[in-house]
Amino acid sequence: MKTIFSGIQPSGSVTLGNYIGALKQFVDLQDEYNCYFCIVDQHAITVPQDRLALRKNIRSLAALYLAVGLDPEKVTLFIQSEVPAHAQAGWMLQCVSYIGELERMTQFKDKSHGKEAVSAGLLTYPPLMAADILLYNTDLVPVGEDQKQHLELTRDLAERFNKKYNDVLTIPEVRIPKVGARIMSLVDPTKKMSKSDANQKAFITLLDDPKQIEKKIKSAVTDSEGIVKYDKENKPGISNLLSIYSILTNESIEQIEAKYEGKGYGDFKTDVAEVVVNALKPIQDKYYQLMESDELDQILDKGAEKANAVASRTLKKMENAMGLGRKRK
Ligand code: ATP
Ligand code: LTN
Repeated sequence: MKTIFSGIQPSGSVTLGNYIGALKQFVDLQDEYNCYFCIVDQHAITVPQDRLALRKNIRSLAALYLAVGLDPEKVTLFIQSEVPAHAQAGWMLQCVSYIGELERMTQFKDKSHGKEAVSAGLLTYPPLMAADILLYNTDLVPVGEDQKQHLELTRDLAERFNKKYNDVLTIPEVRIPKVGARIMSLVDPTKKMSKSDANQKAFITLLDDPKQIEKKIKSAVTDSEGIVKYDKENKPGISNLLSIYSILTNESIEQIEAKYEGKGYGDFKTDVAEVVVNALKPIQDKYYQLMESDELDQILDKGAEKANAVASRTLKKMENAMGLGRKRK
């Protein structure tokens, strides 16, 4: 079986963008791959986090991973900071990274733009992400479009490490969904929907109630043409809603366009809201049930144990290749 690794930051409430771009793919892949899914809390602290909110978000994200349909018997679910090899291998990979290539990362540029104080961790975020992936001899990394550049860098770092030291790291491939790889903000449809957006109206979270969902979709920025048609360039708002509708119902964009021919945006938006509410209802039911049980801690304990065993083996190989410490088996 080939191996999959992916991570989500507990940096806020999980959005519909995270679900469509990442979580939904994970569920589809769990039967065919040996899967590791991680709550990357060490990545989340590259920007300021409130301590209590972070703890809450970690737990909530763990429950959501399961609520969307991941089966803990099939996948390894764990918290990054509970597997010390990530930070250790992350440091080693920082030492094979060049400052210039890290400064060229668009996520770094976006997140540091206009900020007075930028943490060094925000710059060295990608080698930590590379460590996450490479420690598990990962073959495939399912992510949204925004992570493509980080994946290219991960491959470069792994190749550089293998060439410079010893051939110990597996070179991973990226997997980006064909539709829905980039769900856009409801307030500015030229920007990606992001869970750390300051404007709550920009995103739908997986835990929003039907009223909130309806309100956010009703006020989503569109255009004044009044025709429900997919045109990403000229009609980014409507195109985004069409993508969401299509992915959640499995109806093609053409079918949906035909259904709304001659109808206005009002009717369309009401139905998009209904589609989203219906898709999220079973996830929310499962989520609240999990948050009340102590099953979650058992799953995370087991996940950390399994992840630690695999990751520490690769870490040892990396240390031996680089000449750190004393040679051990
Ligand atoms: P933050 O706002 O804190 O940077 P985020 O919402 O961008 O968070 P991440 O935790 O960085 O979310 O990403 C988790 C996964 O969700 C990644 O695979 C990422 O590519 C995917 N993803 C994030 N936003 C979107 C989006 N708008 N559309 C599709 N996929 C997305
Ligand atoms: N950088 C990713 C989150 C992330 C990740 C990973 C994704 C951290 N480590 C490993 C895939 C594999 C993000 O910002 N979405």
